[in-house]
Order: sequence, then structure tokens, then C-alpha cells
Amino acid sequence: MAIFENIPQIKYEGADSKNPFAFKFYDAEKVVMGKKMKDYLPFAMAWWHNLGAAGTDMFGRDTADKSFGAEKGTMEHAKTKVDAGFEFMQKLGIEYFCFHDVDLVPEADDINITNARLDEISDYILAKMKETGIKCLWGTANMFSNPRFMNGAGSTNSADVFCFAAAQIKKALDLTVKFGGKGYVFWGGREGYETLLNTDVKFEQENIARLMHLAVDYGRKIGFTGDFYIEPKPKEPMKHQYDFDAATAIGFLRQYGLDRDFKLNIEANHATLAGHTFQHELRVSAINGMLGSIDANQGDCLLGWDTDEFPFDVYEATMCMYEVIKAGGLTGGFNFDAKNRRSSNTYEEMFEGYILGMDTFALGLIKAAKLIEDGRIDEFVKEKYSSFDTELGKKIREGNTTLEELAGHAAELKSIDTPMSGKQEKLEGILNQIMFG
Ligand code: XLS
Ligand code: CA
Ligand code: CA
Repeated sequence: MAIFENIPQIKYEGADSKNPFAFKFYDAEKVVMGKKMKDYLPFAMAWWHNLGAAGTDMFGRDTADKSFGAEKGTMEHAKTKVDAGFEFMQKLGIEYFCFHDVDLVPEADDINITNARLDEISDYILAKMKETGIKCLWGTANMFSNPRFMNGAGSTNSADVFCFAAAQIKKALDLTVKFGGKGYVFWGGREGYETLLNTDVKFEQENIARLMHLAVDYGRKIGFTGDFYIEPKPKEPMKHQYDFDAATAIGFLRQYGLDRDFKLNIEANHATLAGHTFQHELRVSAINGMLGSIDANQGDCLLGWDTDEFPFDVYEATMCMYEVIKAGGLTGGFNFDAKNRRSSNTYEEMFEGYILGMDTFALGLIKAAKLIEDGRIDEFVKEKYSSFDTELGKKIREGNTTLEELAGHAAELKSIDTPMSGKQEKLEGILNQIMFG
């Protein structure tokens, strides 16, 4: 029996449609810049928010009913979540999902019992995957909720807890491989510190890297051929998290020789928490060959925390897709790490959130393609650096000069032109023209 029985199959109806259960912009089969929309935008459902989060916040209990007709905390509930999740993805045409180990089953005190539950549920999920063609984008282990991880997982001061983290990663990797997942994520939720008075940063970072190396060794041994990802976030829950932003995470990966196996999973809301734009984080990742996957959501700049809202900012989605197209697409996908607001507590709103997010990224793709095809932005950027196309400029770029030679050139100049204008307002006008013209 259907769980979302009142919700129809969500289809593309076009920009004039007033049907809340239809896409206005996401047209899966439409070709944009040589690729189908659905291939540019491999969307994924986040198990934890969509099937788990029910509105609890620091000041109040659940507002939404995510029991799906079963008693929470039971294996029956774990199964109805699977049923709900696959029905949900099928109705929206979403082809991927992402999960943490503890999203799938209730965690027991004894890890052997938890693992047996994971074996049972993963058989059930695998059967549904075969039946529907839905795939796994990435898996991860939740190494931040349980009190054992209060001082971190890889960065913990307890060798036993470090082993527990290893055990969870091992199992989550087993599941990711069982599902044929494309990626495996490390989000360092508690890998950071509150005060340096009690923290050995070097020790902790070395241990995190050690754990990641162990994960890579094991993953490759059991046939995981996908990418490992770090998902940067500057703070929350810790005051200072080690994976602050893309640049920091890339430096860490290179420092510890992990850069061949890892890429980044960039979350929009984490970028803004780090004081960057989403586009900045994508650009830094892309130019370093590290753009792997995206957690598609949006924060609220008036709030200083991770609100995980469904993305509706079309400017931000456009600049994201501009980076993605230029990077030649993603090897990962677009995971909606987003949840309904606490007062949006109905099944209908679960769908409306995803329709909003998918339409926003479809619009972003359409506008970004237009921006690239228009060419004025790219032409301007090329022109801006054109003084390096001269013989001298080329020498500098190619590393064929010396400081003395350059100083000699400067000494011969009678006057120096101010560099070419940045033309920011003009370019912003072009962007608006593309957005609304
Ligand atoms: C939390 C993170 C988390 C990761 C997966 O802020 O976004 O949900 O995506 O552990
Ligand atoms: Ca995330
Ligand atoms: Ca987040």
C-alpha cells in the first residue's frame, strides 16, 4: 500500500503550471548544453532529513509524523522508512540516495547487533534498488551523535573510541560497496576543538589522517572504486572544526598524502558558514581537481547556524551550475541535505521541498548555460588578463624570467597604465539580463 497515497507522480508541466505537484523547470529529458538535465543533475535524497528529521529543535519536540505507520525505534519502522523512501524517490524521479549507518536502523548498545540489523535492512534496500533502478550516491558513518564521540572520532583521546569509529567506517564501507555507491563521505562533525587549553591539534590531525588512510586501504581492498570525500564545515557542532573550508581540507589531504583518493563534497550552507559563497568553495575545489559532489541546500545569512533549507536562491544555483558546467559536470551528484522547516510538517511539504530544490537547480542549469553561451562574462575575464598575452607576460607565465629582468623592464617604463577596470557593475547587469531577459 502506498504511503504517500494522495501524492501523484510528479511530472514536468512548465513555467505556467499552478499545480503544486508538478515541476515548473525540471524537465529530466530536456537537453541543455549537450546533456540531459537529469545527467547534469543527478539528484539524491538524504535519508536522514527526509525520512528521519521530524522537526525537533533545541526548544521543542517533533512536529511531523515520520513513523510511516510503524513504531519508531523498531526494525519494522526501519523497513517502512525504506518503503517510504523508495516511493518518494520514484514519485519524484530521483535516482540516488545518501545515508548514514544510523539512518537505516536503530543503533543497539552492542555493535554486533547493530551490524546484524544493517545486514538485514541492506538486503531489503538492495532488493528495492534492483526493482526500481534507484542507486546509491554515497554512504557515511555517523561518528558524531553518540556520546562516545563527544571528543571526536578520528580526533578522540580514547583509543577504544578510535576503534569504534574504525568499526563503523568498516561497516558503512561494506554497505556502500554492497549498494554500489559512487562515494564515501567523511564529515568531521566533532573533529575539532573548543579550547586549545585541552587540545593537541597536531596529534588529533595525524590521527584523523591515519583513520582516513585505514579507510582507503580497506575500501580499495573490498572493491570500492569510487571517491572518498571530505565535506568541509567550519563550525557547529564544534567551535573550530578542522575541515574549515575547501582550501583547508585540500591542504590537509595533500599534507597527509590522501589527495589521490579523496575529493570534496561541498555543501552550500557550510560554505556560507565559513564566510564564503557557495561558488567560491566550488571554484576552489574545481581548480584543484577536487570537485566531487554537492550537498544542495541553502542557509540563512541572518542566522549563524546550519539551517539546511531547501535551495530556492536561483542566483546561487546559477553560479553553482556555472562552476559545475565549467568543471565538466560532477562525478558525484546533488544530494538534498535539506529539511522542511519545523512548521512545514505534512507529507505534501516533503514533496514540495524537493520540487522546489529540483526546480531551483534546473533553473540554475538553464541560466548558467545561457551565461556561458552568451560569452560576455568569459570574454571579459579573458580580456582582463590579456596583458599576460604579450611576450613579457608569456615569459612570466611560463617561468622563463628573473626578478632582475622584470625589475629592468619596470625601470624602462616612463609611466604605468592603471590596470584594466574590473567592470563589476556591468557584469552584474549582464547576469541580471540573463536571469530575467
Ligand atoms: C552536517 C552534515 C552532514 C553530512 C553527512 O552538517 O551536513 O549531514 O552531510 O554526515
Ligand atoms: Ca551535508
Ligand atoms: Ca548542513
